[in-house]
Amino acid sequence: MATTHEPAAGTLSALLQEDRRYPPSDAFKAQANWNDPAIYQRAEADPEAFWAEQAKAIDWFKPWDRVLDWNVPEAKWFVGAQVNASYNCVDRHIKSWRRNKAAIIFEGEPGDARVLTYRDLYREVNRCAAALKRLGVKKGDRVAIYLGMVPELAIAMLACARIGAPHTVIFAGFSADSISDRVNDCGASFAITADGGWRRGSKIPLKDTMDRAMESCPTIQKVLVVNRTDDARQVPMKEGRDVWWHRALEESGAEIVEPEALDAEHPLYILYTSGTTGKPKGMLHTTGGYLVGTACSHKYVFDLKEEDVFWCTADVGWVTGHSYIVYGPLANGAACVMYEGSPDYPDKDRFWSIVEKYGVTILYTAPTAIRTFMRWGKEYPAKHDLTSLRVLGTVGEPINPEAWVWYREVIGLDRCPVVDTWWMTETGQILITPLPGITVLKPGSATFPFPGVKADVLDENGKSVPLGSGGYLVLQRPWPAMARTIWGDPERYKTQYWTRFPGNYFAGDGAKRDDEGYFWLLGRVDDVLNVAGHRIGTMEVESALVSHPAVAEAAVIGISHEVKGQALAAFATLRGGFTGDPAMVETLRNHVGEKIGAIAKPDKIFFTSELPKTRSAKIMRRLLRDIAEGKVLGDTTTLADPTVLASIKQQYEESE
Ligand code: 6R9
Repeated sequence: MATTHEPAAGTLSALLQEDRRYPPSDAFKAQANWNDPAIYQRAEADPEAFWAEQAKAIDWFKPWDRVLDWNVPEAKWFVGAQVNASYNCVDRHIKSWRRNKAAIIFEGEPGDARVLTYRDLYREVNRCAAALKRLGVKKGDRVAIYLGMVPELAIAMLACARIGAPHTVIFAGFSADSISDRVNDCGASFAITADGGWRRGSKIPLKDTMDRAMESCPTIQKVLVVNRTDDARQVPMKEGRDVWWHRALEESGAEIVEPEALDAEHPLYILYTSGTTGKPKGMLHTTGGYLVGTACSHKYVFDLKEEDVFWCTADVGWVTGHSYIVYGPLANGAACVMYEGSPDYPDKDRFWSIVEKYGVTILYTAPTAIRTFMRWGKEYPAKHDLTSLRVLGTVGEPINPEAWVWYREVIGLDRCPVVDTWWMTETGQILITPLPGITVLKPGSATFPFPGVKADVLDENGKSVPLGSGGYLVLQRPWPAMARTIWGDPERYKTQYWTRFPGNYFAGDGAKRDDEGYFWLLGRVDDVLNVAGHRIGTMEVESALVSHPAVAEAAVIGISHEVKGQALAAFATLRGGFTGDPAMVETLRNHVGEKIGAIAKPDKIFFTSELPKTRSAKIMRRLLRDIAEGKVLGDTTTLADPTVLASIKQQYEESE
């Protein structure tokens, strides 16, 4: 069982003093997809009927026999139905005028741009599916995708979905070890990558990293390689294994691959996310319910209209990109902007230049990004016409009221509703969120559960806490896009999410409801950190550190960070003969980068001669957090050796 700790009391009272209110304007309300609060009561009266109603927005090859089979914690949605995600995201749109609507509006970091209409997307997805089939990919095979933010990423995902081969997308910032861990965990037999990708003006050598990973991936038979950076001559291609994407698709010509009629519960994808152990969990998402949940939430949370230009700035390597760049928006036939690179390249106004260039109407981004923009200053957004924007969204971490208000005023020109959306890799779809045509917004609050969703805040003993107090966030009813299990480890799925409060899904987040019932998310209560909106397990970073020959023991904690929300700090004890000097800090940071990826490099590393432990030898991270935050030390009675603390505290203060 994961250790849990109390959400910070200070954050809590500060949030609850927030008394600003933003009701929807009459004009917004009048045009909103949902503007009658009765939707909540209707959904609550019969949640299955509500989701069945939403499922009409999806095209099914065969209708369902039952909406839901629920044997805690096993859910089957739209039982007996047949469906295909690729068909829903592409084929059905080319049967209408949408065939010439922009599907993906791609902006490369160097400034190149490419617009794929739904017709173009259909052609490319078919060509890719045909190529995959020729290479030997069959229904049920796992395909690993390691690509930057280029249209080929969405094309590859949809091509896999078309033939019923679950994909596992691996964020392009992950290291070779992280790739091989994931590939081996799910036994992927095919991989798709690129020669490189663009980031801050430099080429990221994706193929090199992939090649290193492949040395320990015996199951991979073929690797398709996209030419993104024109490094074609410098990238070695392994005879018999590597195939250029453009050659393979050329060979496909105009071939059409009929989308497979898949069972609603057929695996759509596996996405790895950090948990409380050293090993990331492969969350398995299936097809029918996932499409219903993502399409419906996308349409109503963002008030999507046919003429909107939707831009979600996440990377497709995370769940936000899966649900709200690819499956939800494309199922809805939306025009989606996809940007490859960094927000400060070539200058700090890149996002705003993209909003202006494409007339973006809905922008969905992370609090970390907003806090970064605040720091850069208003002059960057001020250079551009942002009047096209009409809805703003945030996701990934708690947003502080100050950043929320800045976002609304400076980016939303004091008129766009801001929807703070809470959800997770495991939930697949947004679950706690305002509805912009209904909800009176409070800066910093994700407000209320989406219609049909039942959430509560429980105390230590599983009792619902009264309004006005805090505890553990749980979900008390299944929802269509929920992950079905952890790939290869159904037991872990049960113990991780469903045993802490039997019958409830335990999210791992702390939350509080105010006296009007608004939900305020307070961050993780387990050993998972949220650094710049990215989930990182303390155990993963600890195992990376101790895999270095110099490190005897390590403990990793989160420390508050003005922009990133949280940053990583590590306490390490070194083996004899090694010195804890600045060079060692660099060595270890790079080592973590090699083992996991740059996002997991600790901001700070402290060397201590010992770590505080319980009598059963469990490292007490709570005490390390107290030291790092300069707090009065909490309960130390369970420490095996209480004198250790004073010594660590002293060493910490000296090295600060
Ligand atoms: C979608 C996504 C999930 C964790 C989650 C929580 C945090 C996400 C949030 C939020 C406060 C929000 N989180 N949205 N916290 N307010 N609106 O981010 O998935 O990468 O799996 O992270 O992110 O702590 O538990 P994922």
